[in-house]
Amino acid sequence: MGDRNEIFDLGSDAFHGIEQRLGMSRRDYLQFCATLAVTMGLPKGADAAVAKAIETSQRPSVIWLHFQECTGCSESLLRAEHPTLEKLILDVISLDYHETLMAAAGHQAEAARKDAMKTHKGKYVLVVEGAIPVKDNGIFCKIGGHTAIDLVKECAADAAAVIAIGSCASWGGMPSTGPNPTGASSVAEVLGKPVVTIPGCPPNPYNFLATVVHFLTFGKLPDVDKLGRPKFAYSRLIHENCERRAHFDAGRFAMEFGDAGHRQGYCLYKLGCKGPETYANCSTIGFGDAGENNWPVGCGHPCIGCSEKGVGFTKPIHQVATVINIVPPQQYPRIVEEQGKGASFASAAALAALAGAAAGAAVMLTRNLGLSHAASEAERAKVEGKSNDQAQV
Ligand code: FSX
Ligand code: SF4
Ligand code: F3S
Repeated sequence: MGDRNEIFDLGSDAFHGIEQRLGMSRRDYLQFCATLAVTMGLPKGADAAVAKAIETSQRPSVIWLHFQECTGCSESLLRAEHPTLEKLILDVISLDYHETLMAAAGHQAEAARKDAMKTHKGKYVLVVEGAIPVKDNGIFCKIGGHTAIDLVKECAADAAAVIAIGSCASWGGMPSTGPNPTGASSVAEVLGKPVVTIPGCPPNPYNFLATVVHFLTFGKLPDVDKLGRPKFAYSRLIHENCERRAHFDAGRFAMEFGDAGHRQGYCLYKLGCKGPETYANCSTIGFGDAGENNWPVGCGHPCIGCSEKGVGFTKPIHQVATVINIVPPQQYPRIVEEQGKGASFASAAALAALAGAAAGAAVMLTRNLGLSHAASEAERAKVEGKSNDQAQV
């Protein structure tokens, strides 16, 4: 961990340097570092290490490839504040090849890619946006005369790290929606090895930034789950941290867009919200710095599970979600229950029955709440197995 005092020393040259380079005040810069550290779930004091790494590390060369996608991943990055993308490009990473943002075109662009690969051999970060069509030898996507398959293999060969950004690159995303006429596939499938994935359509730019800054700070990529997703961002279901969760638990649902429940901010489960089966941190970090609650559910639209393979672009948007690891309790104590009244025989019997049921429910709830990410994934695999079996019947 970096020397906090040194980092927070107002008079340090490093700080003056960063203030000038990023064009932001010391306070804003430290806030940015703290935001990234919190996004990564790092312990107290890690903001100092993050700040030091950004100040002193050589900017990693980034080669960014685009394949089957809508460029929403890059667009969402453009909307990232603290710092804005131009600062990010110029300071935190060295974006040496990005077809949409670079001024070069044609042979000049090709030369920039080759040059970055040669100069930073074994050290550059390869970011892939978009799925890769593999049907008919990949003829559906060609750049500079090369198929996406050849390009991704060529660029990955000497990369220090490969990051698949967006659902398309992570697991196929929208282009892989059935019947998937182009054979749209993920980066990992094409390379035949695991890569870090930042799914979401689009993904949250902070998750990408935090992953790159983790690489800068600690010299390695963050811990990932079995799908390659950084655990700091994808360990929890959206449903677990949703601001409408209290309405779910209390059984208050919007039944139609624009109805009284919808207008009052009730839970969107019955409108097809996939938060209960989607692992992502949208509900906690929001998007675009456009104010609080700026994420799909916060804006009144059900989560469509855009980051989750088998959910987004697969399940119908208004189909109700599978509730993976937390079920709402069946009964609630009445908050206006009268106190101090003797119980009749019938009510005592009814209460005893309820108590038995409640004890069972409590055990279930405790068990369900205690499910680890791994256990809930196993549970999900079971559920998916079942639905696959059902689909085959
Ligand atoms: Fe679009 Fe990116 Fe979706 Fe895909 O994001 S926002 S279609 S995940 O690859 O550009
Ligand atoms: Fe939030 Fe959706 Fe869960 Fe309701 S179902 S609490 S809207 S994530
Ligand atoms: Fe996507 Fe759902 Fe988040 S639709 S952006 S995973 S809230």
